Amino acid sequence: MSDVERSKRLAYVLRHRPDSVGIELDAQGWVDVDVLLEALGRHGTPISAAQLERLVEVDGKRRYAFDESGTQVRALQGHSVEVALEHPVVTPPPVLFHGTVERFVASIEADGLRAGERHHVHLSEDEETARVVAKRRGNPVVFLVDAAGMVAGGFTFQLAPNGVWLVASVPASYLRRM
Ligand code: HQG
Repeated sequence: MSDVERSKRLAYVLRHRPDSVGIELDAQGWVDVDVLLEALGRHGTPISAAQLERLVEVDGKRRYAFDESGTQVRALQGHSVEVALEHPVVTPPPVLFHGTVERFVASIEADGLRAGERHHVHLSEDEETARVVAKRRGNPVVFLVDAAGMVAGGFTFQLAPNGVWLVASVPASYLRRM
């Protein structure tokens, strides 16, 4: 198994289907490293403690984190299972960015950005990151988000430690296609 495959496996288990390997996450999404590694091994995808440390350390998007003692691990965002991540509520910069693709544009311009399977809409501080996110799906289309207007309108934003801005939704009136 390659590191990319291991990382995908981790994301699947820690964000979406902990039950697929018979484990439960706590309310904040944490699981004991020992419990996780044992469960992965039992389900045919063995990952060693050293490999897990490497995955967490080198992950380009900082998707995962250990707790202070290093005994627990969790995904930092992107969950579809119920978790209270308790990322700090922070005032965002006046403008944020969201990358998407042409086939979603009409729907986004009608309904705004919806969280879909995830708990939040993911936004970035820079246009380039939004473009990279969009390129996973095709030719990038980037929307400017009037974050200052949203704050004035009562929306709260959370900042994940990896720099991703999280918000429940973005009504179409706060969006402008670049
Ligand atoms: C689109 C990855 C139609 C939205 C990335 C996006 C990011 C709508 C897709 C992170 C819509 C949802 C998040 C509407 C939103 N109508 N389409 N009303 N509202 N959409 O994957 O932002 O590798 O849940 O534009 O790098 O693409 O997972 O969100 O195209 O950081 O760590 O619906 O996921 O990181 O897709 O990506 P996603 P996203 P990871």
